[in-house]
Amino acid sequence: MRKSLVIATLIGAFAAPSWADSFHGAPHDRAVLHEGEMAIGHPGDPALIGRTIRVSMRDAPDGAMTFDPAALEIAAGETVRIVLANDGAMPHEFVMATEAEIDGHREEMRGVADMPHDADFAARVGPDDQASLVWTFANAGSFVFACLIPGHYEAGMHGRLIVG
Ligand SMILES: [Cu+2]
Repeated sequence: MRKSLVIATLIGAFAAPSWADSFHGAPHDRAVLHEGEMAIGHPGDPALIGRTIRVSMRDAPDGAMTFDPAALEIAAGETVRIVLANDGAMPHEFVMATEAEIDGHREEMRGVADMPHDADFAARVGPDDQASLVWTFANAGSFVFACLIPGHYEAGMHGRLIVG
């Protein structure tokens, strides 16, 4: 009885902020999500990093924007450092989540002024700069990563993240 109450409380705490709130919301919302488990996994312990993956963020003079590589394959349970190198001329983001979460957030962003995303599962990187994320991909599944700066996804800036 008491145990189920605790579990219900925990589920409520993790479910309360929407996925988008986790990087737009108040700091306390973020803190809750830091403790929580997302479908894609959770922040990784640097001591457990098995490998480093470099992802280049690019924008071409013709307007095409890309991630290279555009697909990542990671073993379920693997902890990796993802180094995000902005080799382009403009700022870019890397946000990883389920496809539904990314699509839903792109809808929310329509007509909204640009808002930076910053969380354990996301980073904004300026030109000629780099950032890194340490993440444990706890669950097998198909996920996506994308740049959510307005217009960038549409210009090609998204990729597949296969955990299996
Ligand atoms: Cu971008």
